[in-house]
Amino acid sequence: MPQTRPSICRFCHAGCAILVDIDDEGRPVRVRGDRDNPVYRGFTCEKGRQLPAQHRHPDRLLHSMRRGGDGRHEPIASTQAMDEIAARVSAIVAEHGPRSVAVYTGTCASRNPAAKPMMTAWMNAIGSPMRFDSNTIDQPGKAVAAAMHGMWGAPPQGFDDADVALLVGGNPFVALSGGVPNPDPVRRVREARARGLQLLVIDPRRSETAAAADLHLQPLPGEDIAIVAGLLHVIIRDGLHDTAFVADHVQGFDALRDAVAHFTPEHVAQRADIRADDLVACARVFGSARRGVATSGTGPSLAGRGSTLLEYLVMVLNTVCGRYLRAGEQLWNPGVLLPAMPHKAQATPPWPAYGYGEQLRVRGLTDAACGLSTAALADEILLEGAGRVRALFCLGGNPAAAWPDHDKTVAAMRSLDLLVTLDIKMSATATLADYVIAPRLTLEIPGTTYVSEIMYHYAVGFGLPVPYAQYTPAVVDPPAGSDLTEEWRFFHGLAQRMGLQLELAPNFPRPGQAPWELDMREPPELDTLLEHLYRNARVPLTEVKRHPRGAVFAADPLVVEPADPGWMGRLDVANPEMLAELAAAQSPWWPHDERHPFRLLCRRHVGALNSSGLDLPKMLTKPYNPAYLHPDDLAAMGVETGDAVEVRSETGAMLAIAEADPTLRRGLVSMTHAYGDVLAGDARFREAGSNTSRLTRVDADYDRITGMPRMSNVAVAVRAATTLPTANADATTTA
Ligand SMILES: Nc1nc2c(c(=O)[nH]1)N[C@H]1C(S)=C(S)[C@@H](COP(=O)(O)OP(=O)(O)OC[C@H]3O[C@@H](n4cnc5c(=O)[nH]c(N)nc54)[C@H](O)[C@@H]3O)O[C@H]1N2
Ligand SMILES: Nc1nc2c(c(=O)[nH]1)N[C@H]1C(S)=C(S)[C@@H](COP(=O)(O)OP(=O)(O)OC[C@H]3O[C@@H](n4cnc5c(=O)[nH]c(N)nc54)[C@H](O)[C@@H]3O)O[C@H]1N2
Ligand code: SF4
Ligand SMILES: [Mo]
Repeated sequence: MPQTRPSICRFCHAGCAILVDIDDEGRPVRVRGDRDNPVYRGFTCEKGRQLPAQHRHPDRLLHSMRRGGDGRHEPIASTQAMDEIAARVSAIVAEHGPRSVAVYTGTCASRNPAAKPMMTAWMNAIGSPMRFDSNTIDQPGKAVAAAMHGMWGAPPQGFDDADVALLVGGNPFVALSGGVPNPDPVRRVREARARGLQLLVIDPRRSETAAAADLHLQPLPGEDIAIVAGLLHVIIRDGLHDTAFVADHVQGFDALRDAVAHFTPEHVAQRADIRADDLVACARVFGSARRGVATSGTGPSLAGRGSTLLEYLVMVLNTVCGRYLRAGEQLWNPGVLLPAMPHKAQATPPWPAYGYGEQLRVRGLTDAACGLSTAALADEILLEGAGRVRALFCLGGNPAAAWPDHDKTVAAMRSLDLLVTLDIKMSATATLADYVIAPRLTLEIPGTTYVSEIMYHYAVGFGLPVPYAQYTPAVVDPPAGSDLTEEWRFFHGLAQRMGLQLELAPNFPRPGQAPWELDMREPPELDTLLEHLYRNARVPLTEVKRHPRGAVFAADPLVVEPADPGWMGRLDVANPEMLAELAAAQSPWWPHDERHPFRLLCRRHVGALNSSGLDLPKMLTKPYNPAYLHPDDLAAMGVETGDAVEVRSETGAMLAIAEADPTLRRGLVSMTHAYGDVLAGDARFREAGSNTSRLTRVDADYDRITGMPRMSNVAVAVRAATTLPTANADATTTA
């Protein structure tokens, strides 16, 4: 019998409530938004609506794969793969020690809610500190800046009653990321503007979100430090900051005022090539608003050197304007699957930001509030010597598509003794892997909206706007004849075979709360694991399960408590290292490079999530990532939409297909990452696109604390490509 079942889209972190139509044979055939859902109100995007195509994709892995001596991958039974991998990793640990084993968790690592916790338990049992995450090639400065600045003991102001929202280089209409609540961002902005919200966007491109803004500053890329310092300058100069909040809860205000004195509107305008009046207007709208926060996205973070400072300045902007909930105010989202935590109107002072824990062997990088730098992992694999990483396990990530410094990454993947990736398809990384473990896909496993909820802890401007949660059971069976595991079962299975005892900590463990010593003979069911992981939740999972189409759990609201008597903690707006870096930023941060006069910017496409989804039917209508350029720049080069261009940086060169885009400033190229055929490179740029990481390197222009390299705002030269490679050669000759 065909039927329809409610579920959660887990393609991206937005967690949309969906209805899945299932055919007679139990296969998903159609996904649509659940119009009756109180928060998502029927919203979905192109990716979610293609979940059936993703689940039934002809290239989906239905069996795990092993690479043979001839380099070709053949199916292998998942139990045999576990036997072989356990033996190999045990031997590597015995010979080279635990540090020789590393894990990398990517964007899709949380699709199965027990995967990452079980992988962590396995790494704990091995005793290896080498855990890397895609966050450190994303916005790692956020966590480090928070440590240097301290944290207000209650949430920032929410979006739904804000009268201003400032976005520094994010595009939530496409990315469903920070700045605007994810459930239906376009509609939310429309409704908010109708009640008086002013949307301010700083982006070198007139992005989809910028086009809806009340004020769009369209600067040169890479000057965000100067721009935000300029906003602070005007706000402080005009007395628009929250003097009472600053007096009671902030330290270093005078030093901050002196540090931004240099960043006058005229100075910033000249550097960033914007109008001084527009900067002043932006500062006045933000500063004189009653409520509303500033959020930054990947654009400025991927600019590399100084990205921690930029995140710090955005935090400071919110702090001097006092944009936090105060005693007596009700939390917009007290948490559902997150624990109920006490919220107090007081500042937690700064805590150590970096320089502790594991020392990496390159660039003086150490463990930090953001975790270990993923941009250093290729070096940790390639560099000879004690501690070298020899085995890498990738969970829901795709280094060979998405990491910076593509050539170095591929060389590192090839030089490993053991590369295992858990992936639903033969990704770029899978083609280089010894083993590819094929997991069940989201509609085949239970899931929750925990990931959407926990984004709240990522930074100001993230998270669900109300206490909403949903649980879904598996709504379809895995395809007939498949041998699919779940990612957490794989790590449990390895531990069994390696004789390791796993201990699983619940999410947000309470002080003194013991982890669960798992039964190493028989793994529990995923639902039992979820009961344990969410045992500290504000609303018990059993209660969430009673609302299969999702619900807002608004009973029992939480109110911000007053500060503890005698509390002395203060937020620091004058961290000495940050102010020293700001002093060094008094002249243009990225001077013009005559030989590479264009700047390559990051950009996201609504139909894919990094490299996931590029093989879906909608994306295949244009299988490559165009090099978007301003029409006048194309004309000046004698290039038309559809022509091949060569994009060259100091590091490398690649071919791409030009496309006119009037939303850009002149002098910019905007391209989506994670495309390209890892083996064929330029030879297949028309069929598979071009990997922008070929133009970046990890050891130049990086942030000294997070290791974040310059992955956007990359200086490049662009010109018409004349001689093109044939299908089996990849020579690039240009005029
Ligand atoms: N030049 C440039 N580089 C960038 C960026 C940029 O803007 N420009 N962005 C950076 C950012 S923000 C990030 S987060 C990183 C992303 O880096 P990664 O997270 O490493 O890259 P993804 O392409 O998202 O990899 C996700 C992988 O998970 C697989 N997958 C999908 N579903 C499942 C599942 O259910 N289970 C498992 N096990 N696997 C699954 C997909 O097939 C894919 O291979 O890239 C960074 N790199
Ligand atoms: N559809 C879709 N959704 C996604 C993803 C995806 O690949 N596709 N990826 C997911 C991931 S991993 C992440 S981290 C989030 C990211 O979410 P966002 O941070 O919102 O990322 P983008 O949409 O790339 O927006 C970055 C914007 O920064 C601008 N920009 C570039 N350089 C600069 C600069 O120097 N200064 C300023 N001010 N702006 C600049 C770009 O023009 C672009 O509009 O999205 C997530 N959601
Ligand atoms: S926004 Fe994200 S969660 Fe929602 S339908 Fe699209 S991919 Fe799925
Ligand atoms: Mo990301």
